Amino acid sequence: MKATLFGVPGSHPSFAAELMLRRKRIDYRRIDLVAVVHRGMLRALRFPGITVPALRLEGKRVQGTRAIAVALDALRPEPPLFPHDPERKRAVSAAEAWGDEVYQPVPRRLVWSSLRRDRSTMSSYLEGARLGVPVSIAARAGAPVIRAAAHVNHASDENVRRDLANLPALLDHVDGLLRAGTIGGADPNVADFQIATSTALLATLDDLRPLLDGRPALEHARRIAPGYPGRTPKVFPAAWLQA
Ligand SMILES: N[C@@H](CCC(=O)N[C@@H](CS)C(=O)NCC(=O)O)C(=O)O
Repeated sequence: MKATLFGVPGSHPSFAAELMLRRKRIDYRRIDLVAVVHRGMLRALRFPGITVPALRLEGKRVQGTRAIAVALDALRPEPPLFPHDPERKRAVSAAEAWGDEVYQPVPRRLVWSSLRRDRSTMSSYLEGARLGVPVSIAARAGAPVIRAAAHVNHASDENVRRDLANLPALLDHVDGLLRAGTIGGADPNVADFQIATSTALLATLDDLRPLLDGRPALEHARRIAPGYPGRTPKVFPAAWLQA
């Protein structure tokens, strides 16, 4: 089976797709593209959309974590990413959709905003990246990429303050899904990969550690998405975090 995964270094949905490929024991080659520039690259590679993950699988192009999960289950049904039991499948699919639409954008905005404030540790997010150029060179192009990525991802101060205020409720929701057994079981499902990678990216921000430490959500992220790269020191004004 031939699979090529296009991602962006440190991208949580790219890592989710990678974890799903590993779960299916499908051999894949990962190619990392430079953030923002990747939009044009994906078009050049004849993908219809502008986001990663983008997967070339057996000659077909599949884009987006949710479409990739469906394609992987169709191609190699075992082990399943979606439960067979209809009621469980409904719960897992709802958790996956929440993870994709509500939870996933939050760490994206917070990280780009943090890096705009302090990019001294930016190269930590490039650890293990397969960019085709040395990490030290890629990191030198950091400032314009960060500025553009923060802009296209709407990481404005206003949005970031709102994200920080909403974060405890989002983490409570993840802990609730774990308590209900929708995620966190012995056999990881599609929602585990979708959600744990977002929590893992949140955990790279030192500012958020007091919110995350001791939560089942953090333990879940460590188990499902181990070795997530990146670390950003405290950068947000204390008042934003207290709120
Ligand atoms: N929610 C979708 C989209 C993923 C997404 O937005 N990926 C980001 C990188 S983390 C991206 O490619 N954004 C486009 C851009 O930054 O220009 C998924 O799970 O596949």
